Amino acid sequence: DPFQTDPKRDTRLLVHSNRPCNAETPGPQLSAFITPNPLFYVRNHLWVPQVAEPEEHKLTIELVDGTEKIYTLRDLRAKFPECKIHATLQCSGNRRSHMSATKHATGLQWDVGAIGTAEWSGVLLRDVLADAGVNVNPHPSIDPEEKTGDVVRHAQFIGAETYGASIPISKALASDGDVLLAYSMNGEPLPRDHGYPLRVIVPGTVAARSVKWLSRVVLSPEESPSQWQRRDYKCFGPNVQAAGVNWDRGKSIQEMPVQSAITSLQEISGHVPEYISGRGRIYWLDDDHIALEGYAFSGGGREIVRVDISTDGGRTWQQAELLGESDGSGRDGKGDAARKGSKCWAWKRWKCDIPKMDAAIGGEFVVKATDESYNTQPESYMATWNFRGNLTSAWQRVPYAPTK
Ligand code: MTE
Ligand code: MO
Repeated sequence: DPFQTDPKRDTRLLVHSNRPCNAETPGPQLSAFITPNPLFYVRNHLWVPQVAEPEEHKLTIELVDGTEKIYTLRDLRAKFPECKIHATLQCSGNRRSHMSATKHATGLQWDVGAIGTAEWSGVLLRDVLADAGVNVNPHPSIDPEEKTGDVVRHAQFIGAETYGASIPISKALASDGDVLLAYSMNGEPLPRDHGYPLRVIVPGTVAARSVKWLSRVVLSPEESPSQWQRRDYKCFGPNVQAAGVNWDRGKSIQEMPVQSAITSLQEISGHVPEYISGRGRIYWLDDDHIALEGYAFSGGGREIVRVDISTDGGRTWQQAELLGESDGSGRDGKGDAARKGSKCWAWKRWKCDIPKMDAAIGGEFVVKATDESYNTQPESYMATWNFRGNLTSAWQRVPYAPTK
């Protein structure tokens, strides 16, 4: 039983499955810019591999001509400058249960907590590839879809327990891509559940590509052959069913769309939300003034520029206050670009005060966000429904009613 040696987990995590472990952060615990390690969501497809001597852990880089270069974790630390970035990881299934409430989508029924932000430290994959003999600068623009030739188009990652995924080589080599071979999380060695002793962090990209327990990087003309690259993490139209789907016609998810969620209601109302069949959760409010809080995030390093809140189901809107926490970006004037990342890889947290008069009549809180490219979120779940329940990004609606 390979699961027998899995680590003990914090009992505050909301568990969806035990073997493998899939557990999310409760909404109210997402109330800080940095998610504490013990509360960071866990998304495992298999078991947690055991590591005897972490510094001797080997990373093999396989070049396109088949030659291999091997680095131990000790080598990586010794040979390359350390880099730290703030980056948000989000599972493509985050908020799937909200999409499923409209029409069932298969997969783990995550609420708002399959997301979290950490400070990751490690070395840049780009630096290691350069050392391994790859021409990283300047890199030609490479079409990841093109199928011919033995040109490297993808960087494949393989975990010690056999999970695998890949990213376009352009992301791996970009000088502002910040793809990290990370060995620490919030100043501590990576916890076992999060990839100890080494994982790749692909900031701005769906978390499924941030392969944990990283043991091999393969530079290839092809995407990773794994089912997690070629099948599960793709989106099809709302009419497409699982039966008979042609997986090859779907594009693998890389950068994610705009996302936002309310995380504070449970705590603020002081009540356990009640579930009313067909209507989702109803929160009963009894405060004079409630402070809605939550997060907003976009893929590709695109910064969130606005969060809109409605208390009447989307008829009228107000702007939430974006909290001035470090966004992990070198552009916020607070950090050194080289150290803190080239783009906005981290979520924005927000706050919005709602006076009691809004809450007194009952209705629906709605949140939606906009990123720097003016991308925003779709209004309905049905418009982006897909049978795997990936990329749920429709406006989150939370019904509320006054005190009973
Ligand atoms: N890497 C390995 N080796 N095995 C896995 O099961 N799961 C992926 C990714 N990397 C996975 C993996 C998925 S789908 C997600 S959402 C993230 O890891 C979750 O990272 P976390 O558990 O550190 O939050
Ligand atoms: Mo995921």
